Amino acid sequence: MKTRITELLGIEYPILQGGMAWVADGKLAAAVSNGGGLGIIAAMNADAETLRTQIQIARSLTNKPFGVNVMLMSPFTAEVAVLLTEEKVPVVTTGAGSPTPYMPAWLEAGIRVIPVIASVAMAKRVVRAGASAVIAEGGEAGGHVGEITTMALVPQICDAVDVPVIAAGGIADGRQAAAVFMLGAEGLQVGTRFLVAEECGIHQAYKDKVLKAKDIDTLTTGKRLGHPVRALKTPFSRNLLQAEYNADISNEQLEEMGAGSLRRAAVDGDLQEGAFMAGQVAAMVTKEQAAADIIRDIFDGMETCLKGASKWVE
Ligand code: TUI
Repeated sequence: MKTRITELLGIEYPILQGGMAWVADGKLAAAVSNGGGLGIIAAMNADAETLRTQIQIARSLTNKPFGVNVMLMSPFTAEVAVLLTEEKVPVVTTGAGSPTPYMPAWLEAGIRVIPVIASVAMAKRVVRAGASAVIAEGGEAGGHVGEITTMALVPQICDAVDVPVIAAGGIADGRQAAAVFMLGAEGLQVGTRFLVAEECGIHQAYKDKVLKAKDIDTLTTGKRLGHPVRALKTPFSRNLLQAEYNADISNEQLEEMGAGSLRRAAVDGDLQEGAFMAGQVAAMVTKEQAAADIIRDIFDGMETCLKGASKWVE
């Protein structure tokens, strides 16, 4: 398969792995890249040295291209931005804000910048600033999400910008992958399904929770704070949602409640107090597989769908 995304990134399949905080380390990214997709290391809320170690791990495990995701709400964004230019990482994706202040330096270093966006306005802004492509992420996704669904967002972004569009949010199998091509996307990003990849180092309790999830098992908290986050239902996430409706609880207290909750899920497997971020497709994720097999399965399913699509018209 050849799209502007496979050409731009030098990859076999137009499938990116989401840059999930506390999940997407150098080992997972290398496994995805070795499987023919684009693996992505999450810089998340960590400092530059922590990221440098993960980049070195990825480089020791693969010769294929991989990316780094910069979470723009991180207090370490400025130092991480410098490190990326030093390390000459081939691809940088960004999330949870506008990357434009950092883009001139990244572009100068020859890095391809592919921001995750959740609105037409932000897509136009990052393309003006030199983005090579954009990742249009719908609100079905896990983690920090926008309002608009993938189905509604992707064609609007495709109409608004000339760069290739990668769809994200709500994609776990070949049918969904094929569907986003019909919406105009030229690639797709998958997060939730890679949570259960064999090379993914999160706590087994997190994997089991995804494997057992049902369709209605996610909820979003944080709307009152202006950054909605989708996660699987736990006592913690239900309490946080309740607290948001309580006028006696301040925004500072809400932020305090959320702090460290993703770590408690991914590292400790704390089923009571953890934030098990996952998308609405969690229920479709039913078996642990090697990252390369996940990519192959999505791609094969997509190929079948796309080849069969003409049966609907004469
Ligand atoms: O960033 C993500 N997903 C994430 S980040 C994260 S860590 C976190 N934890 C708690 C609270 C907040 C963050 C967990 N999951 N996805 C990419 C994404 N970016 N989705 C939506 C956006 C986005 C939102 C607003 C991109 C740009 C944007 O611009 C706002 C503005 O106008 O500055």
